[in-house]
Amino acid sequence: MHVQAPVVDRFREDVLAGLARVPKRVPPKYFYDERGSRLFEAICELPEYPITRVETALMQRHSEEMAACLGKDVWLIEYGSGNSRKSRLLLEALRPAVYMPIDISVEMLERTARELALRYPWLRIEAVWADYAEAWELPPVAAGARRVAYFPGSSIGNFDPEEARRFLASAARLVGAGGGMLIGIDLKRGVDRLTRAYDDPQGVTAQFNLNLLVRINRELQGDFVLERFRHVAFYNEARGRVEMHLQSITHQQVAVAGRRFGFFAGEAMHTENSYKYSVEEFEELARTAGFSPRRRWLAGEDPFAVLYLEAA
Ligand code: AVI
Repeated sequence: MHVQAPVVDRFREDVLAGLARVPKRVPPKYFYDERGSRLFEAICELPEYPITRVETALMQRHSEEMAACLGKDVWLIEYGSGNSRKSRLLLEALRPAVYMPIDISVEMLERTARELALRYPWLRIEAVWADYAEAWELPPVAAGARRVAYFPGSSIGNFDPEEARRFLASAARLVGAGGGMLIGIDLKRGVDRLTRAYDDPQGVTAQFNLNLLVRINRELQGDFVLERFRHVAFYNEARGRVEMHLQSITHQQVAVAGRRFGFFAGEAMHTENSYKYSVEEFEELARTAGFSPRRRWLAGEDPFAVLYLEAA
């Protein structure tokens, strides 16, 4: 296990600063405590949420072609690898020289590395414990290798476009000239389908969003009353993103870590953006970050793309 930039827990600081802002805002990376991660897995199974299903179908159909495009003796570096379940199709087709999963959760990395080692005895795994969205460095063992970054699931959509550009530029530097990136992008589609994907009738996404308050109550001695907030999700067409908010139903005061914050009735705390791109928009963004788009695999049934970008 490579321990890179130590993972600093800024939950308390970020929540207190976010609650003091106008409008209030908490970064979406804090959704993923244990219950939040389980709720996210449940979201991925929802008929209204196409990303996981459509990307998996694309990988099933094209993983051999993708592997041929990525080339031989590749070091495959996966950002935010989680349980690496999405990566299996690619690992099997590519048989990389090394698989380098990067994740913020050391427990998840250890568990996943053990599972993968049993499943694929031929696979060399060099796990990296780091927050990939923060500054971190490639472990020296990867120097000199042909490196390809893998970022599935349209997680890039949770960055604002400028953050996404900075992230892509750092990935381009990390893989180096001739290296590449395979990335999954959720594409623009009709407003109704987009809204339903983030406000499903079973209320799983609502629970996922409200779980942030449960986490604040538990870890930061908060006293949020969940029934006084509601999940709101809508497509902001001008910005090309789905927004999620937690809206206060009443005028109320909330305590967190010994500090008090007021909410007026109807006030929304912004918890997530999920940007949707056209393929052309995204490829343009990638170009400004130092990548040349090389291949596209498009899903037929739902607008989703896997793109291969090469670092200049
Ligand atoms: C992780 N990320 C790509 C998901 C998305 O679609 O933006 C997170 C999510 N939020 C609500 N539903 C799913």
